Amino acid sequence: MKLLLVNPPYQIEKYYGRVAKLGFNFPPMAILCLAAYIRDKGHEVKAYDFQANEEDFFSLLDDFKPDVVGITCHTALVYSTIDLSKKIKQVLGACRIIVGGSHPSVRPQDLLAEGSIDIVVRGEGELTLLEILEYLEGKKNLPDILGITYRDESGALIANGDRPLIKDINTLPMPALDLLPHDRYRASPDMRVGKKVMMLSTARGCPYRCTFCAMKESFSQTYRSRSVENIFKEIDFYVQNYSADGLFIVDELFTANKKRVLEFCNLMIEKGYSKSISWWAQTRADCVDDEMLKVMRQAGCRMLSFGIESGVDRLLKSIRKNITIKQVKNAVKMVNKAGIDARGSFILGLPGETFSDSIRTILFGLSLPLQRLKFGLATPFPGTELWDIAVREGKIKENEDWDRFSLMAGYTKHEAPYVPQGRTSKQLRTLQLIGNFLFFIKPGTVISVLRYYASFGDFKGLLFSFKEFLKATFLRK
Ligand code: B12
Repeated sequence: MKLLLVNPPYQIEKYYGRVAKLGFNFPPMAILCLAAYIRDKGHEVKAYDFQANEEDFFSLLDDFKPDVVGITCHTALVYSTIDLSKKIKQVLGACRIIVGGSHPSVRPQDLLAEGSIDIVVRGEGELTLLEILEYLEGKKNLPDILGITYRDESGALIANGDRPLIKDINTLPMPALDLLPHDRYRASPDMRVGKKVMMLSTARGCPYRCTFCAMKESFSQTYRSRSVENIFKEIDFYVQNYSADGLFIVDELFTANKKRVLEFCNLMIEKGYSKSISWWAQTRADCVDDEMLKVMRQAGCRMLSFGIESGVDRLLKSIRKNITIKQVKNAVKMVNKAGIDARGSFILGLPGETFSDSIRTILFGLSLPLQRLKFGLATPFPGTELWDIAVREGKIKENEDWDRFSLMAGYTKHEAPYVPQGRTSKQLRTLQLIGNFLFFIKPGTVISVLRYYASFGDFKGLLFSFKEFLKATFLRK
């Protein structure tokens, strides 16, 4: 079978508005993982990323004439996915269109209603996509394929049973980065830990269940990790073939298993990568300690990103983050003591959040010795409990406008995606701008950002980012 996997156009301006230019552009991990798996099964696979490929998509479509086009989709990509599918069907009517990702996994109807998309894959996609290809080869019956939703002849939506998760993810091949123009990707300047930063997924899922997180739709509340030996096959490959000197570890929670982290770090040191590769990972305030952080720094860890979310213990409890302000203070202090930069992401406008709660969250964020910080707005993504709360409060419309689901709405024309009782969108948007600006002008931030740019001699980039951020904060359009 000929399969073309696509990352559709992501109009970042819609979601990041005036700070879009400060964004980063990373290769679409989902597409690369699926491509590697299906190619390994003997099918002919190509990939196309509208955020990176320069050649014209429709010329490729015409040259390759794929039997199947697979499109990855999260909420910010719903409209562009449908629009692209319509155009594909107009030029290649016989081609089957399959869509998967965090949004279609929970709301397949949003993607199937228009009619151009044939099948939605819910959850983890490797095995399901393979079976769909076997079905198109006449080797399998559609009703027997787990993890899909499709329309039958009468147009009714048929949802087959859920696909069990892959038990051992070490059996999966490494992402097929060779299928996309990897030199077209870049980390955002203030987070760039190397000249050649590669994305690395060392585990799938997260054992925690925060109410605002939409991750569980892909990997439901599980945590499956790759062995350190398996991970280093990929790192070795990136060093030998792409001269990688930076890693962006995309796991939701890299430090879930301390023993594995220490094993990973000791091998980074043993292989000498600790001197040539800097890396960035995500964690929680209750999943780090002095011993682990010390070894992580020695192993080249340059930045750790914490989901801190709020400066109010009551709210941390209500969103089931299950960390405390005290733990956050302690964790950030430990990270800095280890010589690792700390990044904190916060959410303003959580259910039950009062005006003084928002002020406490902003003051708490500014009081922490963080080198990077982002105040985002509560966004009720489908499949989250926050979505269920918003539905109960009558804040979700039947035909929703998915363009308004942006964490950075304060910099866009959109209202805040979720407004707690007694609050206003205007208030939340303004607080987001003030909070991010006050952090931006903290001397510690300026010095830290300067250090990152200086290490790449990228002063042009520095001036550009400063100018863009000031414009984004003060200019209304
Ligand atoms: C890494 C990551 C990022 C990275 C890189 C993304 C990338 N380029 O791949 C960065 C930091 C850039 C990022 C940014 C954003 N992200 Co993000 N991101 C993630 C994260 C943590 C891991 C994604 C990943 O690598 N998964 C590994 C791959 C293998 O798994 P997967 O993507 O789930 O794909 C599997 C299945 O979904 C399915 N599948 C997916 N696509 C397709 C397509 C087909 C055809 C088929 C058959 C199957 C299929 O099969 C895949 C393999 O099993 C996820 C959480 C998660 N675990 O899903 C959040 C997540 C996807 N991100 C999310 C969001 C909201 C964003 C932002 C919009 C946030 C923002 N700041 O505004 C931006 C959007 C930027 C963009 N360019 O699109 C949300 C999406 C929620 C939603 N309903 O839209 C998630 C779920 C996080 C969350 N906790 O809620 N993100």
